[in-house]
Amino acid sequence: MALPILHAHPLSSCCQKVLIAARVLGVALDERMLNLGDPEDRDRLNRLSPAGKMPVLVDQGRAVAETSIIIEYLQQHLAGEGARLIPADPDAALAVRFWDRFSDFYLMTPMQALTAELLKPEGGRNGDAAEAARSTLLNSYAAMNPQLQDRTWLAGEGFSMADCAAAPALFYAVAYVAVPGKDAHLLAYIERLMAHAAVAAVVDAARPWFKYFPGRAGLSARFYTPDDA
Ligand SMILES: N[C@@H](CCC(=O)N[C@@H](CS)C(=O)NCC(=O)O)C(=O)O
Repeated sequence: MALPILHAHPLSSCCQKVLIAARVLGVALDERMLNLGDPEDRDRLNRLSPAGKMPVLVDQGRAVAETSIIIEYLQQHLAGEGARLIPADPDAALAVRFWDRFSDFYLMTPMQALTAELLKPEGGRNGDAAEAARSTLLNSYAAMNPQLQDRTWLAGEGFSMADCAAAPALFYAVAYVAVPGKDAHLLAYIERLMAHAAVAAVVDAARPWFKYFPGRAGLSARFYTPDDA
């Protein structure tokens, strides 16, 4: 049977969220590159995604958009035996979905807003929007820190969809707004994330593209140096 297709770009944090999930769930994907600067690729995305956002999964002709829904789909229909990112226990699943939403709304979204600001010509930037995004990131770091005091992963002891969302969002967010030293549990969690095999593999695959990330100057030298440009 044909592999499910993921229309995506390796630099995109949202695509990385799904790519990490697919690795953990043991789902092989046929990755199709989307270059949104190319009108044909943009048309392809708009045909597949109601919001025109990547990534989009297409499995046996069925298009599935929105990262969290794609991950639920991968788990329900394609995951290897026993592989899970959303626990079977309903209360544990609620915690995973909560921290997944938290990561998307309060890490991924302000991080993307900072990227969008930097992509604007200098004269057209909105300093207030950038300041609000920075402040949201600092509040999110402070909110995550106690959650991570006695948990290995964001929603509990098992690596979950919440960690798939948090990993790429934090990877790029800290390039813009460093985690303050007081949020030591979050800092330790970020190290655990970066050492996780699926996260490390997806970050590694994105390395050739980091030179296009507008916040690249803030990336750790482990991941990017100007010599990579
Ligand atoms: N809520 C969406 C967000 C998707 C999203 O923002 N995708 C970005 C890439 S990270 C995108 O398609 N950006 C291109 C654009 O907005 O034109 C999800 O989780 O799938």
